[in-house]
Amino acid sequence: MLRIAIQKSGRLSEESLKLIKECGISFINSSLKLKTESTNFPLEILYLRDDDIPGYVADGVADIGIVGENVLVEEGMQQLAVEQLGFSKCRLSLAVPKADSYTNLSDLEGKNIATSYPKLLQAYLDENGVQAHIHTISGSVEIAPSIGLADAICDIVSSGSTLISNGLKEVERVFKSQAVLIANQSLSEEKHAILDKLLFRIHAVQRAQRAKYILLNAPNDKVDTIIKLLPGIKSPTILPLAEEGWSSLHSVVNEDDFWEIIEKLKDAGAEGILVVPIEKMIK
Ligand code: PRT
Ligand code: ZN
Repeated sequence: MLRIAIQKSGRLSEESLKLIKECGISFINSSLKLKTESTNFPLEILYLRDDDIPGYVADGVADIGIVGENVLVEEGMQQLAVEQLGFSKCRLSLAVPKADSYTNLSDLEGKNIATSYPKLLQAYLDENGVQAHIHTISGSVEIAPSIGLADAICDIVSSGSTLISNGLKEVERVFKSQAVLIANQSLSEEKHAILDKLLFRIHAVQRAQRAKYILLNAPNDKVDTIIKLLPGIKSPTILPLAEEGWSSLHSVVNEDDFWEIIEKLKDAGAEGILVVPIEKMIK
């Protein structure tokens, strides 16, 4: 049995549970419970506050966990990271009042900066040779300048709307973050084997998220040109159509470049193009 710690309620919760479910792991989810056990995979889920997850994993209370890299690095536990999961993307940024002039980081020399991430901020200031006073506060960092507590803030930003609605502007990006899978560093052989199984499933889900299955029809004399445009897992599948002189081609394309490929495919004579999602993809 492997124990995974995920955030009880917050910005990581929904995507963490979704990933576990997409791995085919079933469980009865109840936000009232502290833990739950899967009915079809040797996994127990612990619901915790995100800040507690690295510590619990390091101590072995949980074997693995999902947490933001910002929290992991701030707590000095980056050695627990197994891999990035691609969701809950955000950045830790410095921001100053909109009306302030700002040219570069040296403008913050000797200033007061409020943050909940003193270690990440200190490391960034040290790296850039700037000295400032860091005020550590645990919440509502964005109001610090307007109440006269600080000249600048260093906080998590995703859309940027919190900064705007508090009359602030983002001036430097300190750290880029996303959700990361972490693991205790001395897992038993049995637990390691379960983790490997879970990682195998996570990779299949992640590959499928980026990939699309594409089907199209093309005149036989255009097939060679079209094949060159389709990267495919190995090479595209080509099936003859009932209509003489035509074929159907099937392949896999990456979501990031499929719009560009689709334009080229149409130009090359492809017709009836279908793009469908892939649920799992095993290499
Ligand atoms: O209760 P618990 O301690 O478990 O949760 P929490 O309140 O400490 O964390 P939570 O749920 O807010 O965030 C969990 C993790 O989500 C963070 O550690 C980040 O890794 C990640 N994440 C992604 C974010 C955001 N996006 C985000 N936008 N964490 C916080 N924010 C906040 C930010 O602090 C600011 O107040 O959202 C505001 C900015 O958002 P925008 O969209 O207006 O820029
Ligand atoms: Zn927290």
